[in-house]
Amino acid sequence: MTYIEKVLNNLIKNNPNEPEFHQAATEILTTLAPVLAKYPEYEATSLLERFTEPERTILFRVPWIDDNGNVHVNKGYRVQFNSAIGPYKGGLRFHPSVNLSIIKFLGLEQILKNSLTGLPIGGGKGGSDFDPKGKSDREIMAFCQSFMTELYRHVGADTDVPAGDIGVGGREIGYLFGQYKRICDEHVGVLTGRGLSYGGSLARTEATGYGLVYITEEAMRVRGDSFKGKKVIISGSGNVAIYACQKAQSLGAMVVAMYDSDGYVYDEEGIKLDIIKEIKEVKRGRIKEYAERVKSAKYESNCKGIWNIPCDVALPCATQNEIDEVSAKVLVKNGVKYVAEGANMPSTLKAIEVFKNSDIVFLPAKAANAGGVATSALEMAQSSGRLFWKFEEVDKKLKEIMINIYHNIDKAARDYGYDGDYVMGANVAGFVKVAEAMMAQGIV
Ligand code: NDP
Ligand code: 2IT
Repeated sequence: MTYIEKVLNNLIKNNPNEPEFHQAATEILTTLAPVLAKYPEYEATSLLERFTEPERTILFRVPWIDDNGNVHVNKGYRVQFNSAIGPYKGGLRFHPSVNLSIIKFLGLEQILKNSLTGLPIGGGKGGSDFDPKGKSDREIMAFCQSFMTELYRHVGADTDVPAGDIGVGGREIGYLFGQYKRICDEHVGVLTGRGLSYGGSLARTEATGYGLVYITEEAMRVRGDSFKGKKVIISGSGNVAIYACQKAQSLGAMVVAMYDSDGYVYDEEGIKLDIIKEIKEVKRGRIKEYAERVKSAKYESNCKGIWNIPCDVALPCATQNEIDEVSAKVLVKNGVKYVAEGANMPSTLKAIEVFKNSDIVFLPAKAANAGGVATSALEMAQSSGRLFWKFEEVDKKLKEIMINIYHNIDKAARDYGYDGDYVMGANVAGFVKVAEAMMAQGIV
């Protein structure tokens, strides 16, 4: 049995009932054989065992009171996975599906993603099984205040800096920040994605979606191709999906379909993003309403059906495992040329195999959606320097970072003899830096 097989077997045995964590670990570790062959000292110091075990896992109770006076209790999580290259950094997810497995898969991915940005940030992730849907603002505030009343003792501007993810946007970050400041009496960059009036960065809201399109655009450019005239499908209609749509449209693409967790809309004349934004960002409503308002649009109450629509570019931007093997095969059969992951782990392991065995360009999440956390690191830099950069300045840096990531993963794939395999390239390029930092810091 190889070292990688041994580590994976033990990880699966010692972390039962964590299928998403097993999936992410499998995706990563099975690509690292050439690195381990090159650096035998990694096995000699049990580096993979240390890399896959979080430095610290915090589980806590989050009690809160709803508008009718009823008391609810949710689970709170923060997994501080790896601080070798910088303070723990990664989002908070509020969604009923959240459990330890989900937070650990996200945390493991985050370590390598953050490494790929080239900025000094370690990996962490947190969240709760709280469902923000249908809650009043006061209920959201009560929950966020209770969540931070425990979390504050574990985070800090140089220790652990959370941000948003599914179900956590500007509103939630505001309430979380207010409670942190009240308890600690410190106005510091302890969270990113803050509002512009209290330490946030311009372009953070747009960053993940824009970054996704920038890296895809670079993959197109080196192939003499562009977004112009491309038919694009984007799953999700939240923060990442909306700004991916905006940037793709501005580059001349035709985005024809988007979804929320109830179903998808298909608009052959092209999605009118101002209407999506009004429904999702302002009213926090359902995407179905788009089809009621736009004549050329159709609604289907079946998310998976979106992948049956022929397209040139697919940008999954909702959640994990939204593209399975069957959907991947349909996409390839229908002639998709680029699949770039805005969401974390949106493709199953079998779907990834389908993409790898075809001649499409597949850009995996940890590279393709790194623009969000990269811009969070730019927000941290502005906070500690007491600076406020212009939109164009942040956007330019974001674009440079995404272009660099593309070339780094492309080079890593080539250097190890896997030309064009960006799953391999992203894992290897991200891992080597973390491994080097871990080796330098001794057995910790
Ligand atoms: P949002 O909460 O803003 O939006 C999430 C979107 O995905 C919504 O349209 C939501 O639909 C849909 N969705 C969520 N869960 C499911 C599900 N189980 N089935 C179908 N649709 C679902 O989150 P973000 O846009 O911030 O995050 C989207 C993805 O991008 C996540 O995977 C996240 O981890 C990843 N990501 C986010 C970053 C960020 O900066 N925000 C950075 C990097 C990655 P509904 O409204 O019906 O729930
Ligand atoms: O998955 C991610 O990279 C995020 N949700 C953003 C994390 C961050 O710290 O900005």
